[in-house]
This record gives sequence, C-alpha cells and structure tokens, in this order.
Amino acid sequence: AVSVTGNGLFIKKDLAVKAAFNDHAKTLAEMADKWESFTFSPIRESQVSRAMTRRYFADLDSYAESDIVIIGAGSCGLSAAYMLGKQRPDLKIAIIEAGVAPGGGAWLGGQLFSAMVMRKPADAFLDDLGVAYEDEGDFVVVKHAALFTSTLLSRVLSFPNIKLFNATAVEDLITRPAPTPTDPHAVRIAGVVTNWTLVSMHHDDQSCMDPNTINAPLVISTTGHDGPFGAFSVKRLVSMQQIEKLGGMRGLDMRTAEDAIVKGTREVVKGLVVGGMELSEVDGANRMGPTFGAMALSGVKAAEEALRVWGE
Ligand code: AHZ
Repeated sequence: AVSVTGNGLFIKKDLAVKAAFNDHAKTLAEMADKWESFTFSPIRESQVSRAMTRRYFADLDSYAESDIVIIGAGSCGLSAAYMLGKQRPDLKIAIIEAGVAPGGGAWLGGQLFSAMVMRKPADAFLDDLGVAYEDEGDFVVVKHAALFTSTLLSRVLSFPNIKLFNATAVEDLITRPAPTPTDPHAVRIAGVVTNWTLVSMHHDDQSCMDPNTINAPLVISTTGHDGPFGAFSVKRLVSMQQIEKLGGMRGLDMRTAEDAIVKGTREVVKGLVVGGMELSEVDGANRMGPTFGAMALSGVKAAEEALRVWGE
C-alpha cells in the first residue's frame, strides 16, 4: 500500500529509484575508469535537512543535561575532552566552541609558521595520541600544528559520549547559591547559557534573542587569554563578584609560564575548573607564546581535577 503522506509517497518512490541504480559502485576500485556511467545514490533535499536537524535537535535535547561542559575547543579544552572521553565513557560531555572551526590557536605554531613545539614531558601526550614528532632533546617538534590539532579533534569527536557544539558561544554561567561561613554570597557553577555565536554577535542590533541553557554539575573553562572572546568565564566571575579581580596575563617568559599554567589548573570557584591560557588571566601568569606542552598537560590536569570534584 502507498502511504497517503507526502513523506510516505516519497519513500516508496525513493525505493523504486534506488532499485534502478542498484548497480552503483560499492568501492573506489569499482569506480575506477567508469566515470561515464557514474551516479550517486538518489536523494531528496528534505532527507538531507532531516538527517542533520533530527540529530542536532536530539543532541540539544540530550545534552541539555550534561555531566561536564567544556567551554572552548582550543588545545587545552580538546586535551581535557580527550582524557575525559578515554576514561569516562559513562559521562555525557558537551564542548561549546564559539568559532565555526574548533582548534583555537593550535592550527599553527607561531607567527603563522607550521611546526609545533612541545616541551618535555608533554611528548607523553603526543605518544598517547599517536602523533609523530622529531626529538630535539628537551623538546619535541610536530611537523605541522594541524597534524596535532586534527588528530586530537578526530579522537575527541569519535567518542560517542562527547558532542561538540561549534559556532555556539557561552554567553553566561548558570549559578546556584552555595554560601560558605566566610562568604554568604558564594555560588557554585551549575551549567552554561549558550547562543549561536552569530546571534551573540548581534545583541546590539536585534532584540529578544534569548539564549539556551545546559545544566551540568561541572564546567571546565578553557577560553584562552583575554581578547574578543577569551577569558570569558573568569571575567564573568569578577563581574558576579565571585573573585575579586583578575591578575592579568603577564609578559612572555617561556621559562616560567608553562609550569605555572599546569600547576595552577584547578577548580577556581565551586563547579568551575579553569585551564589553559584563561588561567593566566586569573593568576597573573606569564604567557609562553608558541610552545604548546602546557596547553596539553593543563588539559590533562583539568580532566583530573574535574573528575576529582565532579558530583561533590
Ligand atoms: O573560540 C575560542 C577558542 O577556540 C573559544 N572561546 C572563547 N570564548 C568562548 C565562549 N564560548 C565558547 N564564550 C569560546 N567558546 O575558546 C577557545 C580557546 O582556545 P585557545 O587556543 O585560544 O586557548 P588555549 O588556552 O587552549 O590555548 C592557548 C594557546 C596560546 S598560548 C598564547 C600566548 O602565550 O600568547 N597564545 C595562545 C593562543
């Protein structure tokens, strides 16, 4: 019987068309030298729309209650996600990245040069990921920063319990009262407030574009140092009077900066672990410039801290 719905009719038709093209190539070898008779499997535009939107909205529905939210998919946030995905397939982890392209500042080394430098012992992280490098003694060099970032991304995106929402900005933090004997106004972070980044960029010229939310008992913020988007969560912590002021990222000193970031990676207010260069704005730590070991290992430590305090 033919269904009376438009969709049902389409499915029947589609099956018929599919049967006619049953002999399309199944492997690349079968395609070779047969481009004259080449054809794709049939499709209708609505199938493409539904294939995308059904999944996106199912993810929005599912991840509205997450176990951990990571803000920022730079080298630190992605490293944290990788460690969490490996260790805890039972946790639902949402990554919110403001940019269309995840990766933050880790697609190139420094000054648009392609090689990426990592000081030891961050080579252990590359070994774990399976990224090759040249050993130069106290540091190693990956031939292209994009090799590191794309490998890390592919690992992270392959975990079934991790969803990346890119082109999505965190606009605010969800808080709950958590008074302490010394601070009756203390809060804990209980999730994030989000919007599509293109919407976030137009709050000044459009009205009533309210945001969306994700509840989570633990948020890891890795939004990088201050800039158009950076240091987002820690700046908000100051304006909501949860930390008094920012230390402000200091000048470049590779000798001290990397140790300080890794050691300092921690839960800054209840429910919010801060890692990567965002932390330099809290602690007044130096920047390190184009050496990425601290970002990877701060991510490793952020994951460890998150699991230590998760659900407390
Ligand atoms: O788009 C930002 C970037 O991909 C994203 N981000 C920032 N604010 C956001 C928000 N909502 C969602 N409100 C947001 N996403 O966070 C990512 C930060 O990546 P990053 O590479 O800038 O930070 P990182 O700490 O992972 O690595 C920093 C590496 C260094 S060190 C350094 C220096 O010393 O000068 N410079 C860089 C880029």
